[in-house]
Amino acid sequence: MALRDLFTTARLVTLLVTASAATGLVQKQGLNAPTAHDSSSTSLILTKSERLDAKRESVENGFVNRSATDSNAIQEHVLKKKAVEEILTPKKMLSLLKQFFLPESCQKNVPIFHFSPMTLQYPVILNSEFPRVDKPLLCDMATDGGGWIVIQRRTKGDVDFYRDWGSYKAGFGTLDTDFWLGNDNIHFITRTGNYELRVDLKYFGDLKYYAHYDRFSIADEHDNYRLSVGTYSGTAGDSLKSHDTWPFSTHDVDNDYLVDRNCAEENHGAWWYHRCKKVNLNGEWGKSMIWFTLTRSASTTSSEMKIRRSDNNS
Ligand SMILES: [Ca+2]
Repeated sequence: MALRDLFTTARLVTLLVTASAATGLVQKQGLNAPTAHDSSSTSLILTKSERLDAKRESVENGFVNRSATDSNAIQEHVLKKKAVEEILTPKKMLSLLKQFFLPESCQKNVPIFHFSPMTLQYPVILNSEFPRVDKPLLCDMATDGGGWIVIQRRTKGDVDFYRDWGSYKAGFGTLDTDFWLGNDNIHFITRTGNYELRVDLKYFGDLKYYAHYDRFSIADEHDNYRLSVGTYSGTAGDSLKSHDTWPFSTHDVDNDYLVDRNCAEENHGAWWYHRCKKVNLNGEWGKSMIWFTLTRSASTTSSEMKIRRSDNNS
């Protein structure tokens, strides 16, 4: 190599080394300890890394928590749905069984299937229509299109009807023989709409008569179950009209018109006595079950009082 060439090479190396030292390229290649600037940068990078890690952890935790929450929610929803289905299914089954064996309503011209052929004409209704009525109802499906709720029945004479206020308030007897549905129950039913009343009577053995009133209701106990009846039609004569607007009386609660007499006690019954009676269908069996226009002072041989919703029947 010529001297000139050696000089040129040495000069280039010198320039390169000087340039490298000036720009710090050698040190930045990590061959030496980091400068303050580098330390700060690294610290910043670590901080960012930690933040990212924390964020990632947070996100992951959040995701885990959210997943757990979602999972719980789904699980809870499934359990609820299952519980509801478990509740509904037996209820639905029970409802179908009830409809099959014990119909829930008693309506005119609506046939009712009943499991016992013996009671086809008088099925027992599992009451759900009147929440405050605490007894099953006897439905007369045989008379005038059916759909009658029987509120009083005296066909056997096996139940004592000479009872006090509390008994008439609550009701007594048995549906398959003789009973009084109860003044509270009669009130709860008749206040739900417009009701008609039919009274079926037997007199002179099995001769049948009836009295129909196009409107019937009784007040609540505060008003002593006051009677309200409408227009009469029928074959037994209009005896009940004379009791219209009068409160109910029993031998222990005298609400009749006569101050010095107790109509319930005298007539061995309980009724909407005035002074005292034209009708006494809760009187003594076979002796004082009077419907005056039909029997005068004699007794009917059986009676049924029944009511039917009149404002939604076809
Ligand atoms: Ca009196």
